[in-house]
Amino acid sequence: MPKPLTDQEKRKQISVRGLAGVENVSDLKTNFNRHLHFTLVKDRNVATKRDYYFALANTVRDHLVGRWIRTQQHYYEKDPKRVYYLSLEFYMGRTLQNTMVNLALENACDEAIYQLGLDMEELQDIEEDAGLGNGGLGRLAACFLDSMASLGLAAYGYGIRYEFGIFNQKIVNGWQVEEADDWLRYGNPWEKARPEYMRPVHFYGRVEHTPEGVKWVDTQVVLALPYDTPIPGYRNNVVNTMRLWSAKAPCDFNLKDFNVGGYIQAVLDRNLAENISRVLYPNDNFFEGKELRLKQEYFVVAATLQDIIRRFKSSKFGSTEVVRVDLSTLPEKVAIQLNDTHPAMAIPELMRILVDTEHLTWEKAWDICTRTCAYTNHTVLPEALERWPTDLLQNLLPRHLEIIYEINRRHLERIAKLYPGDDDRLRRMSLVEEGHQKKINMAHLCIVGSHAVNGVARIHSDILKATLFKDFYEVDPDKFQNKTNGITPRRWLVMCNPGLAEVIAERIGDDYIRDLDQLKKLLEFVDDDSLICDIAKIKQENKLKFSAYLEEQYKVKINPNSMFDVQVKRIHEYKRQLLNCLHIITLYNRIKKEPNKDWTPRTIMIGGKAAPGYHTAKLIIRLITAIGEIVNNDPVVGDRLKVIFLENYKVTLAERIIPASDLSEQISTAGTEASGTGNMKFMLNGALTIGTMDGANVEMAEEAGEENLFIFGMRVEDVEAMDKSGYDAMEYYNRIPELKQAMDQIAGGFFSPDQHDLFKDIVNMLLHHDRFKVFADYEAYIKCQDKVSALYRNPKEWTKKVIYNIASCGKFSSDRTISQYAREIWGMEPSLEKIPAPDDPRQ
Ligand code: D6G
Repeated sequence: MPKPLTDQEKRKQISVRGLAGVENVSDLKTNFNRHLHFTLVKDRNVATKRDYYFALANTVRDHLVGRWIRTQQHYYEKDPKRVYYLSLEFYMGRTLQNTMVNLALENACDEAIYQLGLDMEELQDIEEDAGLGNGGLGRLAACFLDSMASLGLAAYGYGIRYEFGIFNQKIVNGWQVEEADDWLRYGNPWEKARPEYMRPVHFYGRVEHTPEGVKWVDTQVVLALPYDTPIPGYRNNVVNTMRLWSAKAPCDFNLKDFNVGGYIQAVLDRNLAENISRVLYPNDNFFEGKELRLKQEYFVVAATLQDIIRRFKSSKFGSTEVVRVDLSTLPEKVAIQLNDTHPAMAIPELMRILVDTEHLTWEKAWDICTRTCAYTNHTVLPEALERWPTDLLQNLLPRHLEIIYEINRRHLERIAKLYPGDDDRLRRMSLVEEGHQKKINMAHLCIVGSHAVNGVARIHSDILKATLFKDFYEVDPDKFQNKTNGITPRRWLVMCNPGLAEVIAERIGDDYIRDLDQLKKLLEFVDDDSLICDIAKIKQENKLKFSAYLEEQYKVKINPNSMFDVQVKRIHEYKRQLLNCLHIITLYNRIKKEPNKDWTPRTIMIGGKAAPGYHTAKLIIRLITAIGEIVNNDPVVGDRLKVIFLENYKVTLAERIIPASDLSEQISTAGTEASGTGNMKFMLNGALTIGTMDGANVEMAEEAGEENLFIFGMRVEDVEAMDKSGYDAMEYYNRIPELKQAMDQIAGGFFSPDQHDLFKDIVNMLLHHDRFKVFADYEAYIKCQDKVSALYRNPKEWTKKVIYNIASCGKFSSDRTISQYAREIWGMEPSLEKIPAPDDPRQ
């Protein structure tokens, strides 16, 4: 018998974590100690765990610096087309391990930290998540940055450096309680402030039309201070920039204003200006028309456009010298992608710069603007669509409102020519919505001001063309595209599930990490017992690891041999966590009815945040915790059914739970989830999907074969037909005994013995005004779950399906998504070429 490998030997064997650089271990240790001394100003007698984390982060960061400077220099020398991804959210999560993975430093750092007598996982756990996002939209932006750098695109992410990201969720007595996310408290080693690039942003004021042109005067100025974060590509020496703006009051803020009560008050009032970048609005798929949010949207846009134009004009590194004055070539050198309508003010702002400041004609400016901008739609839910009241705009951005009116005048003139006399069409297509409060439809502004409009999964893009944007599709069919979302396989496989990444690499090599289509080579091995065995083993190891984590962090004990059935995503009625709840209650009632039957044990885990103002979502969390209290404490049930609400779901928790999941719940009402990306992460990590034909689930089923997913329920056509015929929840309730029993229990206080009517709002909604038709899919869902339970009892067949799924994941790499954006929208060519590394490997 060969001697079993030590942990260190195992680590060295792992090829996906980067063998390169093992010889750097002593350098890494030296630099770690140097940072502990010079950067942290500590020695090992007094250093805290956090000091060690910062020393390690700085040591790793040193390896980025040379590549970063080189890459940016390279862009100035080669002057390629640049793409700007404008987003109010970048949900980055942690940076340390991702940087080590992309720079192939993980093995060497592991070894160095081990030799220093420290624990790598413990240090990594000190890093705060950069939670500058709510959910899918913000995480997509983060995956896109990774892919853009990995594909060698001259790309920039532009957003806001929120001082407080998405709140931390605490569960207190079963309810969600929000805590401020003070993520910058101990400093952020990954960012570099760039006060030298500070820009003014104007608000309020009034518009003067003079013979020399239009002037926006008497404005209030807030400064935008940029912070740069390096974005390394996967092992290609490219390091791009994410530039996030922070609001700073100018030194003379309020001082000239004698009404404010003097100097002290003026200094105190600087907060008002600086509040712009204070906090992320915690809404997912919901529009809250607050002035501060509109300020945030304009703030990022105004600062970013100044930066874009400055960089376009001066294509010489480190110089402010203007080498290009003619803005007419802007669309050949610049692409701006709007992540939803949140940065839509980029369109009137670019027009304002081109017309008022650069003195181009409207026609010329409009041509430049539309050829530069493109818009991604992320939702069809009406409550999520941005419609800004004109009186808010009039007050905050008067010139922009004028420009929007002029865009609309010309747009409607064109439509009127195409459809003479069709007034209803003009009303439908207008950027201005009349009513008791006049509003600007920001999606319409984006469509008109862009050369490309895309949805985020095929079914969603089709729905846009057929319904929400039908009129626009009719006049400009070529504008409308699809770009199915994707995820980065670096974070979502190599980093979070190295065991699985390695098992795959042993069979097909490791090129699949930058070319995920190569996963289909695994199809050769679906019947290979050794692969089936390895995949099942890795899953079991991940489950054990996650069970230990839950026990340590939350003192909950779960059965690692049960099926891990997981629904993690924002809490929202359309995502139908309530359908999951009804299944849990049904299982519970069945076990109680036949306690001696051989039930397939399940641990059902649900996690996600509710928007603080979303009453129903918060009550859904309370219902889940209430069901858990009853089910988990029932001795008849034992460990055959457990219900866990996972507190504070975020990127880092996703990285832990997804590799440990058996079943992925993707059960939205067909037609409501634009794409989903969590669905792809589970698929890549070897979970099977139970889901509706919604969003990217449709394409996942197409890639893997419908027989390898658990697809159930109404299709979009069925939902539409039901909308016409009418949905009658009571009919299902009266007809299906198990559904009636579950509902009666919720309504009658079975899960809330201290307050029988606790869930009355949920009950009332489900029975009388459920927009998402939960009961209509109940029977199909339960039947499908029965099939899941049956298959789980056959581990070999289960794992074979898992392998089919993993092998079919290629399409869902964000590298594929970004390559399509690049070629089909931005007019850029992705490349897997490396750029030269700096001479000093440390840099
Ligand atoms: C990043 C990297 C740094 C570069 C800076 C400015 O912070 O090396 O000098 O960006 O780049 P531009 O804004 O001039 O492109």
